[in-house]
Order: sequence, then C-alpha cells, then structure tokens
Amino acid sequence: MPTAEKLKQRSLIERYVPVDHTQVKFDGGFWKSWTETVRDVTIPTQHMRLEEEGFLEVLDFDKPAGPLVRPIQPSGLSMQHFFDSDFGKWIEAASYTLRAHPNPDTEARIDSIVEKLEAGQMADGYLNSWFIRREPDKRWTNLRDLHEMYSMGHLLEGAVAYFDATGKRRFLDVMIRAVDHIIDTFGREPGKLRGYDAHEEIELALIKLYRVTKDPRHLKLATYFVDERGQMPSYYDDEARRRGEDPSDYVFQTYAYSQAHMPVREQTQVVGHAVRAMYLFSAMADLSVENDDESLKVACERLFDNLVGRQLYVTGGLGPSASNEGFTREYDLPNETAYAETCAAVALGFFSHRMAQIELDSKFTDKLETVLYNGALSGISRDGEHYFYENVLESHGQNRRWKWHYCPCCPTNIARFITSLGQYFYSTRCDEVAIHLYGESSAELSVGDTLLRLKQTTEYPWNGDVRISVGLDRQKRFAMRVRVPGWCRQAKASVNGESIALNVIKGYAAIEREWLDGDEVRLDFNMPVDRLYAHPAATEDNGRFALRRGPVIFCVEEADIGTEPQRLRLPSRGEIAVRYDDTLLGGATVLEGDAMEADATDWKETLYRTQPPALKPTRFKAIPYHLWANREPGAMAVWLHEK
Ligand code: FUB
Ligand code: ZN
Repeated sequence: MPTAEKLKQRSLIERYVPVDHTQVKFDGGFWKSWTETVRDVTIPTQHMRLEEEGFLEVLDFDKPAGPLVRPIQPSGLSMQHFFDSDFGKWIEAASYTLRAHPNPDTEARIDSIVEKLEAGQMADGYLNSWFIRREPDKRWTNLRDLHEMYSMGHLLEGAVAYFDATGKRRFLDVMIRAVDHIIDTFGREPGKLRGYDAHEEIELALIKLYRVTKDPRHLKLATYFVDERGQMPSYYDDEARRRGEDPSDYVFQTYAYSQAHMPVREQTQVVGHAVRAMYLFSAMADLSVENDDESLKVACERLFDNLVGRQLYVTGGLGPSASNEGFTREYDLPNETAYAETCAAVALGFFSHRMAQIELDSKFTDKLETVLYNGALSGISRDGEHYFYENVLESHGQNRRWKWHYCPCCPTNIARFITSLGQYFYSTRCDEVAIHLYGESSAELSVGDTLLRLKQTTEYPWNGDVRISVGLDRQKRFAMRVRVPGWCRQAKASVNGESIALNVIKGYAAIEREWLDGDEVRLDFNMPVDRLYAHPAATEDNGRFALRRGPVIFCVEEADIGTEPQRLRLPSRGEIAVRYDDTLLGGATVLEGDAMEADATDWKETLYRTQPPALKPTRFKAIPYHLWANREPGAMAVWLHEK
C-alpha cells in the first residue's frame, strides 16, 4: 500500500498545472479584440455601473444604511445581501488585466474599495457589508438563504487576484483575517457551528487562497465545507429551528437546490441551482488534487458525465429553469424559456478546466471550448457593455441585452473569464506541455527547466488550420500533447512539413521528440458544417437540427433573413456554404444555403385550416450564436426545423 505521503507526491506529479494567464498574449486573431474590449470597455464601464447603481455605497460603513434598492424576496434574500460579491468579482476581473497592462486608475479604484472594506471589517475579522451595516446581530444565523460566505468567497477570489497582480498584501490580509474568523466559527470541533453556505463559492476561493498561503488551515476549511455538505440531519433544519422557523417552510422545498440533499460523493445527478453546482464541483475537483482524494474525482466525473450526457444545451448553457435558476428533469432543454445563466456557463468552464488538469481527456476541454465560444460568450455584447443573464436558444425578439442587470452577477463573471483566458490554453507537467485550446496567440511557458515559446498562427475558430512555432534557447526533449477537438472527425498533423500520425488517446495526441528552436507543428482540423440532432428525449428539438462548425454553434437571426427563423424548413442534406463576412460585427464566419419558408400569404385571417401552408423557396444565413442580439431586435433560433 502506498503511504498517504507517497500518494500525495504522486498526485502532485501527475497533475497538469495550467499556465498563468499572463503567460499567453492574444496579439491577433479572434481573441485579440474580445480581450481588448473587455479590458478597455467592460472593466471601466462595469465600475461605472457599480457606482451609478449604488453598489459601492454599501461600503460607506460610517453612514447609516440607506433604503433598500432591492426588495427582500420570499426566501428572505435581497440581492443587496450579496452586493459585495459583485465588486469582489469586478476586482478579480480587473486585476487580471493589470500585470500586462498596468492601469493606475483601475488600481486606485480597487484600493479605494479595499480601504473601505478594511475600515468596515469587524474586530473579530467578520466581513460582510450587509450584516455589518444592517443586521450585525443576525450574522451567521441563516446560511441557507443569505449568501454570507458566497460574498466573502468572491471578495477572497478578488483579493488573491489583486495580490497576484500587484504584490499588494492589504486586501489579502483583510481576507485572511475574515477567513481566520470563519475558521474560528465553523467546523466539527466542539463549540463551533457545523454549517456551510448554501451558495457554494467560498470553497473554491479557499483553495485559491491555500495555493498562495500554503496554510493548511485554509485547505482544511475548504475540505470541511465540501465534506459537511449534505450530511444529515441537515444543518439547515437545525438552523431554521433556531430562528424559530419550521424547516418545511423552506421556499425551495428541497436542499437539492443547493446540492445539500446528500453527501457530495453520493450524488449521481446534477441537481438544483446551476451556478452553485458548478462552483461546488470546481472545488471538489480542486480538492481531489490537493487531498489526493480519488472519491471526489470519481464523483466529479460522474456528475460531469450526467451533465453533458443529459442536461447540457448544445451551446454549453445549463440550468433550464428560472424558478430555481437550475436543473429540472433530465433532457428538459426548452429553448425559448432556457434560463442558461451566463454565470453557470462560465462556471462550467471552471469545472471542465479543472477536470482536464486531473485527467487529460478532451471530453472536458471540449466543454470548456463549447462554453467559451457559445453559451458564455453570448453573455456579453460585441461592444463589451451589454449583457445577457439568460441565454435562450430561441426568441421571438423579446430578449434584448441589458446595460446592467437587476442582479448583475453575470457581467463580472464573463469579464473575469475573458480577462484570465490565457490560463485555459496550456498546462504543463514534468516534461510535457498540453495544448488545450487553439487561437492566434503567443505564449511563454516552462517545460521542466526550459523556457518554451509557443506561437499559434491561426484563424481558429473560423478555420481549423493551426501553425504552432516552437521557440527554445536550447534543444529539449518533451511531449507536446495536442488536443484533437471532439467535433473534429479528421485531423492531420505535420512537424517541419513532414506528416506525422496522430495517436489520439482521450482526445489528445502526444508528439514527443527532441524539439529545436524554430520547429513548426501544423495541425489541420477538418471543419465541416455539421447538422446536430438531439436525443429524442429532448423533445423540443425533435424534427430540428442545429448547425455547428468547429467549436462554434450557429443560429439564424431575423435580422439576416427578414422573417422569423422558426418559419424556415432546412434541407437535411446538401451543401451549406461557408463565408467569412467581414462586415458582420467585426468579422465572423457565416453559413448560407437554401431553405423553404412557410408561406402565410394565402392564410388571411384564418388561424387553423386543413391544408398545410405552402412552402416557398428562400435562402438562410446563420451567424455564430454568441453574436446574436447585437443588431436590431428580432427573432432567433438555434434549433432549425428540418424539411
Ligand atoms: O445568488 C447569487 C447569484 O445571483 C447566483 O449565482 C445567480 O444565479 C444569481 O441568483
Ligand atoms: Zn449570473
């Protein structure tokens, strides 16, 4: 039997470590304009919104709290309870831009928030603006509904990112004191509360903190929160009784809403609130590595498979229902009423990415890529200052992007995803580098003791031809593990012009050799237009297909065809033309082809009749789903009726 210590060493050796996001630069291609827009437009305008909408006023600890701007909901929660999380996430997103693009103005804004947080922090370390200013006597009395640790978790992630970017410790120290307070308050030791927050988030934040501080107490607390979740009798029942409430009056009726209905290792189906689930699973994946806990890895993989196999929209959106912001029954994937919150897609990106570091399998990175180009990116407009909270797959024109949202959790989430994008491209392990994502970029990474420069030249995702040039100061033997995307059925590769066979294992092919400076790998991922069909149990999609090319899912928008796409019937076979349209929202690939349109001209005032409508020939144009709703209002559909 290997000792625990040996197991720990083994897992640390086997795990892939993602590059730091600053090691990858998007100096051209698809991501250049998105990353610049988010840095130069999204980050400053989000701060403006936080100010305009009074979010930052919650930090005026020296003034009496003003009237509520967000009413209390039936659960007892006001969105104001978690305003801290919004600027915490904004700080995190902004911090990711600072190392490569120092910005004294942004730093000053962050410092001003940190100063206020520090001034408001209670003597025992407690830090949550709502409770400090409004209900100090109620702190830690309702973990089920009120998001105390969710907010602290986002502040903590912000503090770690800001420390990382600037080396300034102040915010980090404030948050370490807050964590010390949580350690004193929660746990299995006598005298402590055996609670955990119903909205997961702090768990993954604590692991980030642990990776900076190496303080085992930080890891222990994260482990405790994950292990304690779902233990019976439920903490939330006891807590409700202590508040004088009947636990059965719980608005959401089941603790599955918070993945707290059973211990996490026993869960087999992804249930409840989608963002919560993805944050929890991300923490579980991290802990499986840090604690070398195979049982958590197994649970994560089972849950991932359930999600992807039965509950995920083709766009990578997840959580179909508004009523619980989450999952319902398996295969319930309504299109027009899809909730598919941007935060949930971003968080699936976090979860998938973590899983890929534990086990190099492109089933994980395929989903990271799907959310990246589709269900998460659709959450932000091309101008970088309008957002979707819900990412429907079909609309009659009623869905428009918001300048800000009543509950603005999504804008800062998509911002932090894009400002830290580089980390998702590569990871390393001993003498190996794994290439997960493709896109025009240049990177500097360390493979073993050697500095490696990788430059990707490509029009990806519009084109599957990727050239990767290798820069080395001295020759070096290592394995380059290249991902062959799951959507690609025909991949070719060459090194320095000589074809090589790709031996693909779990979606990655290793090219191992003595690499020299100037070597070039060429990957050619054949990228046909695919018609995708859904499982028959996903009944809304019966008789329809979705168009995919490479990692991009397409949709048809009324703006391009002058009628509702729901009226079209598309042929199940035949050529669909691919064209790069440089006039479309900064340039994008579009798909075009023949279709039929249900003709209404001879229907007059008739609503129903015994004759089906005549079909008249027309053309269709499909654009990338992530670009929809950036032009005039109109209908849109991802799933298109088949003729
Ligand atoms: O409750 C905090 C955040 O706001 C959740 O993660 C989102 O679903 C939204 O409800
Ligand atoms: Zn959100």
